[in-house]
Amino acid sequence: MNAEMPSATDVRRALYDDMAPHHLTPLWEVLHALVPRQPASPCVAAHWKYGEVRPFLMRAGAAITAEEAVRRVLILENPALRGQSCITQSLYAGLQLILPGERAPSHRHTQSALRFIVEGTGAWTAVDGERAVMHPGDFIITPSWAWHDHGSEADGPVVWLDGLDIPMLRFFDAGFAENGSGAQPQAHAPGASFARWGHNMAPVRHQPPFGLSSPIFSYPYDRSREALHALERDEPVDAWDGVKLRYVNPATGGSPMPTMATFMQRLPPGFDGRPFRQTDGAVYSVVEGTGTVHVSQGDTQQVFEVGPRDHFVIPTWHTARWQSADGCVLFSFSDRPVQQALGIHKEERLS
Ligand code: GTQ
Repeated sequence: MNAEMPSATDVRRALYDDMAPHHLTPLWEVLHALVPRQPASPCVAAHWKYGEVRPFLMRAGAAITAEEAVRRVLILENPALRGQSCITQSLYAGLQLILPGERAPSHRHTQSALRFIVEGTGAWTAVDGERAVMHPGDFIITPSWAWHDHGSEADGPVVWLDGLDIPMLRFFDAGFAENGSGAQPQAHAPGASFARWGHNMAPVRHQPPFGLSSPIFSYPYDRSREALHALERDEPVDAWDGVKLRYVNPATGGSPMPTMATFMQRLPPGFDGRPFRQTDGAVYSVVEGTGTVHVSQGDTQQVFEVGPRDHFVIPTWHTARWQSADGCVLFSFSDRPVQQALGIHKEERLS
């Protein structure tokens, strides 16, 4: 080799340096990362024990009013994505606190939101002029661009899990928001939408009011719980999921909101599940009971001992399996409908 000939490394380095001011970058240096052989998420699995989080929520309650905060929420941030206000690359999660007599002002945004009630009874969220009173385990939606405010006539704190598609809208840079003027007028009786759409019946001459989102915006826990228990008695439970149901938009059979799927599952006492992985990372809220969650990715293995009101996240393509000695109910949400719409959702059930 001629000593005067620049090496390939030198030629390339000079090329990179000279073209950098022109905002040009060589694909071949990053191709493997851009097009990975399998999902390689920067997210990690994480567990928030309610007993550890609750004191901070109560301190937030003393530090700022719901009115002043607009939404008094502690964001559950993925430990590997601090500062990005997200729990996975596509999903946002937070715990919202409302105290007796408080009001969180009316606004609307193109981000869709779900609420899963964690603690307390008697707060409400109003969607398009109809109040939904909250009970632990209820699942409530706020469709894209629907006016919503929250209030509480409870006699103690009420806490719920907020799940929003904030990172997805940020990705598309397509978000809009508007503040309301004061409280929403109560245009409908509480329970009106459930009466219209929640009984396996539908109005004869009435289109679903929220576009692609469900016309039911409150799915009460007593119904979901009863269904899971009935199914546990009826059939051999699934070896991976236990008894698992997905929430539906009754007008379409699809997910309640276009961007997020929601699920509730029961692991019967003694459940020792098989491992699975899926491309939709999911956020979980423990409703009742206790369980053990095993999560692994490459050489990393984590074990979470979870109990009521705990939250945890299992990122995309991490292998997970469930165990529960005494039985357990889990609520979860993910971006599955988006992946399904794109034809990229994948699930593997391992043995
Ligand atoms: O309740 O409208 O946790 O707009 C984050 C953004 C809750 C809400 C959040 C929001 C809301």
